[in-house]
Amino acid sequence: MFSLAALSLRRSLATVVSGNKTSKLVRERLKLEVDKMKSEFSGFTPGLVVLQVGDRDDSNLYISTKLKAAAEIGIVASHVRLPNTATQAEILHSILSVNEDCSVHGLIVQLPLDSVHTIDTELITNAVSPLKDVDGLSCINAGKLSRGDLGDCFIPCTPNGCMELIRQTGVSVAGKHAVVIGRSKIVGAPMHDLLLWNHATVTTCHSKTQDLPAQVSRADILVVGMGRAEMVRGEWVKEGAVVIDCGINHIADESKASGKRVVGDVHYASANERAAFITPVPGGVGPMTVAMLMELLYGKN
Ligand code: NAP
Ligand code: LUD
Repeated sequence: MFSLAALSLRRSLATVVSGNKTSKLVRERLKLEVDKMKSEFSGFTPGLVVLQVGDRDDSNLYISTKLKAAAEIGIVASHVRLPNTATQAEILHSILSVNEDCSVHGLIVQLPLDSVHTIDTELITNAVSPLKDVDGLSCINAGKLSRGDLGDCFIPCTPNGCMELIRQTGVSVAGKHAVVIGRSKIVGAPMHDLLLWNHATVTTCHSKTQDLPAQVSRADILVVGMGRAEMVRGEWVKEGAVVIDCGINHIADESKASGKRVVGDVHYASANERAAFITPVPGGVGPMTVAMLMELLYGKN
């Protein structure tokens, strides 16, 4: 039995910041805007190409989500598939032909590349025209973001979605201590840049960081993208923090027909006891990645 005093001391759970709800609102707004634009400028339709090399199950799922969202909004999206036997030269050739196609406004090369060859991913992402690089992975766009030219570059969709979810909390970023776990080109590094140029003081952690729990405990805003199932424990989290979990990991779960389920990089139940705001997995950052892509593509024109 809890005493009354103990019960009153028990803090309530975090507010859940839903990416499903926010992304739906964004997509509905975009649909209205695209309809209006089409009626005002007849004939113009934003175009997206998603290039896939190979046949990974996770990429198939993410791409079909993007194509479905585009179709609902009225963006023409096409899926260009190359087999896992395609050579680097063939992949580059496909990218260059999409770069030259003026009916296409955005080009994504879905990562990771699933190939039987050794492919230089950096060479591939840099071959995308910076003007069509809606993933923001080319050196030009990443460089502009790192220098704070936020209005003059494509911002990678996952960190952009994280910022949108942070905005939803009403917690201001300026002056806060933000901790990012992960420094990948697609999540951690651009997340660091976005938080920095939104005036947070940012610490970025990686696999060589010593005493990760101590770093996490200093975060007013914590963004995690490490690919380690439920590694960040609630006990590490500062009371009242904003916790944004980008992780998508499959773990065994015998109670599911599929024998597995999706979890984030944060141990949700324990972090929920300490955070003021938390994103769920699934239904958090993932759907926002798709919504931000649609927004970028539409906003381009
Ligand atoms: P990644 O390229 O493998 O990068 C992982 C990062 O985490 C690296 O910087 C790595 O450090 C760091 N890291 C790994 N283990 C660590 C540890 N024990 N302690 C501290 N840092 C550690 O992965 P990613 O592409 O960024 O993806 C990260 C996660 O986000 C994955 O679960 C992925 O599925 C998910 N994701 C989700 C979305 C979405 O839309 N929701 C989008 C992209 C990715 P080093 O640099 O030292 O190796
Ligand atoms: N490569 C991405 N690789 C992987 N989750 C995505 C993603 C939707 N070039 C390039 O699309 O932006 C990219 N550009 N990425 N990702 C991950 C990353 C890429 C991840 C999740 C989702 C796209 C998504 O809709 C749902 C959710 O979290 O609720 C479902 C998750 C599930 O597995 O059930």
